[in-house]
Amino acid sequence: MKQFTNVKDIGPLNEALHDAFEIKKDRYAFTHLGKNKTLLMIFFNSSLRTRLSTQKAAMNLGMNVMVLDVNQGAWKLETERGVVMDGDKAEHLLEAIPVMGSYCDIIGVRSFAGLTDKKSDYEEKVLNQFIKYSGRPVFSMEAATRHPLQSFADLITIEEFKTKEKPKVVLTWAPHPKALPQAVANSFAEWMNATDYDFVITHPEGYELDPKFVGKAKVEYDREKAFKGADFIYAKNWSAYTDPNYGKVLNTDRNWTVDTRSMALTDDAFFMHCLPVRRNMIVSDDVIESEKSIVIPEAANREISAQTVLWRMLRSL
Ligand code: AN0
Ligand code: CP
Repeated sequence: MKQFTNVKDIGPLNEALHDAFEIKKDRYAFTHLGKNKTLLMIFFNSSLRTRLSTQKAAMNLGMNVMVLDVNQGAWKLETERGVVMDGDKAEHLLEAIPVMGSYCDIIGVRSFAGLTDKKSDYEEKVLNQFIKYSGRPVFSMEAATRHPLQSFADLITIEEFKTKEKPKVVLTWAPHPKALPQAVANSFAEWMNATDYDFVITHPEGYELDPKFVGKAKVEYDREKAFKGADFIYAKNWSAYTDPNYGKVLNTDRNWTVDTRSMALTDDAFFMHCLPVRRNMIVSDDVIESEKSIVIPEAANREISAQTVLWRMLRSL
């Protein structure tokens, strides 16, 4: 595998899941595969899970790992070509990328949406420059429009916990005080649409996602209806996608917080969230602490999704 930025890059999901469960059975079975191979992880944004789980996955495969927090200690990077660089940015991505590529074998990049220029975000400008100029296999650690390592871990988790062949999975918008990207929701929808689950998206009007990601999903504005019979509730906030409100917070209506009352509408559903999560905005204390909350095994599966991707990339170096 030469790149991992979306669901298509992983190929048939049954094969990806097979590989993931093999790795989970013995995550130290390939400790020689990554010998003398170096992973460089580049973060333009904060992270807890992605940073730790991906580093752990690489170490399980015997790789060396370097982590660069671009905003802490590196030169500030210009990302647009043609800019007169007389401001605070000392280096251009166009030099920085091939330089970074020269020190490693595989590159992981985290670069969130700026949420001001929809066209630039949805063109995945930063991620695509890494793919074009690094000369290395590149994987996304959450880019402007998708978070595929998260969605892969979510899929693994649903497969582990489901009690029906085709569970009802509901992606629900939930309130948050700050503008967040659509990436996690887009990506989750993209991966769920690649399964044969019964997949429903619910959100207040105005929070419609890019139709490209909504795909064949059922969109239900009435949250009570959406939650009925659900086997999995996947909560996530996102800012508005549609113009003229791109990147804006339209409301913080706490009627959309996932609480015991709303979970009671489901078929004893599991609760999922990618984390980090704001308690009593996105989800009540009671729900996230309940027996049906699987946010910790979900986060733990980030190690497995990352290791599956790195394993495949190492094998095609
Ligand atoms: C980020 C987001 O919503 O994209 C990362 C989630 C994994 N969340 C926050 O910035 C709180
Ligand atoms: N879920 C996730 O990607 O978490 P981090 O932002 O902490 O990496």
